Amino acid sequence: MNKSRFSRREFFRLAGVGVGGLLLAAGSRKVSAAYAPFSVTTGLTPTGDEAAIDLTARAARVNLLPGAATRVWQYQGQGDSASLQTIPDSYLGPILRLKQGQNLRLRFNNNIPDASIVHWHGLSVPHDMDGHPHTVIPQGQGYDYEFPILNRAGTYWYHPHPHGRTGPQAYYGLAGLLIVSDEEERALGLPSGEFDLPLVIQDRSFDRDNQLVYVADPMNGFFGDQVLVNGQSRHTWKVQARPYRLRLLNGSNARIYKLAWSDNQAMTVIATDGGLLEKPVKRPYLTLAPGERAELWADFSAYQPGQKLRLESLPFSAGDGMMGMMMGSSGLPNGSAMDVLSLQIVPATGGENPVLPQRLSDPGFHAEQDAVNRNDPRRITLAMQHMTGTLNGRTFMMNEVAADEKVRLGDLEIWEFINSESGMGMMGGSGHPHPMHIHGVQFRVLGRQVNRQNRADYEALSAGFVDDGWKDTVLVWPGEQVRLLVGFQPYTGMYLYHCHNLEHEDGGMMRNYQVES
Ligand SMILES: [Cu+2]
Repeated sequence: MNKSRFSRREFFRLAGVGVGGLLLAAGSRKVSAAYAPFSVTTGLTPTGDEAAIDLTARAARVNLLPGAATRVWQYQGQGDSASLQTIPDSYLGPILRLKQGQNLRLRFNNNIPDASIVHWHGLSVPHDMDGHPHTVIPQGQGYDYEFPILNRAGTYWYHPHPHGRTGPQAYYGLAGLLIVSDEEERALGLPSGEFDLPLVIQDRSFDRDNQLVYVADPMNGFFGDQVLVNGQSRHTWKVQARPYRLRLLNGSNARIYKLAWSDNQAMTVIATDGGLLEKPVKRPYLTLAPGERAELWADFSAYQPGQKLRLESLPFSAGDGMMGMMMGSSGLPNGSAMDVLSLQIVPATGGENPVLPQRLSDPGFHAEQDAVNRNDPRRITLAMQHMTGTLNGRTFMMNEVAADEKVRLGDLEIWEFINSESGMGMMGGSGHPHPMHIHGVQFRVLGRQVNRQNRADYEALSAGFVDDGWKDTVLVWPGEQVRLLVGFQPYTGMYLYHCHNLEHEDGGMMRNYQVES
């Protein structure tokens, strides 16, 4: 099954361009654009180097808990060893470490008894490389990916995207981090190697035989009864009394976390979904919805060796109604207090500690006044109708793009997500939070407004939002309206936007949008 690779190569040959030429062509077409093209990808120079990887989804057994091994689905990687970092005793796939400008050539082999395809969450890739559900392949077949890494340095991730089955496939283990580095980031001298720690946060439930239990209700999603970090259940890490870079991903199906240090120390945030902020910001706690990432500068040098510190999720009111409880989600409800990670401080092994840079990056944000629809934003109303999430009253149709779901290549637009559930409905409680994700882009959050009914619950979480950087997923609270600035480049084609509560997504809270030239 080399079909897709050949057809892409053939396209490049017919078009008479390589990767660099493709970018140049897309860029020069947009010289008249009202904003600078490729600002998400500043400084891109194709390095000419390539990472060749084989990624196989298959059944595996992992020792997660004392006693019997747990049956999982897992991505396993082979190939370029500099680009592959395997996490031992974890169900997560290998961390893919890539450089901006590098070409990724990846063969996905599907060896699970279910149709699947891989989506590169947060990356700007051609539409047929994006893991759209219409490209799923059955067990025993492969899909060839090939695309240049255009994005800036940041913490991205990959997971399945078959329609209706993303929730269970991700839950049983199919997910992994994809970490991009670039020159701008390397010059900062941030903590690296063993001091650059991924922290993938996911909730799970196990039965008495240590097997994963997936019971999800379509209204609220899946909620487990314990938090796993990096696909492991051993939650005490030894960290040296020195600064660390922590890369957090909420890889949970539906759970929102309100993350805080147990000693109430502020959280120093240095990056969001699309990479480094302009400068570090502090938050009393960090609100992280499914699909979102944040990076922390965590300096443990003020702690004494032997001291213990916990990362916990604080309780909050998630507004979920009676329905979830009645429909029997197996785990702790959204908003429950949960332990995430225990740290034990050990002495630093010496050497000079890195210093937190006061300026981290030039994010290259666009200007709101350059949006083509600044006087008439594109509005997308989120609702629950007949137990299904809808976007402007519609649910997912595999190849359907409505007239109001078409955008022009190179255009900068304002999108508004409006969560219409603001009421005190008996069954739905005060409504459902929706983490909205747009494929193929990084956007900026311009503003938020919440109605009066939902303000109290909202304000218990909103100090933990980090809207200072590039985002590809944003939490939209019941009764809230979130205003985004989003540019569409450099590729044309059909992409997705959807709720990243995976049970909402599987239920059809997803639509296509089309980038037209
Ligand atoms: Cu949702």
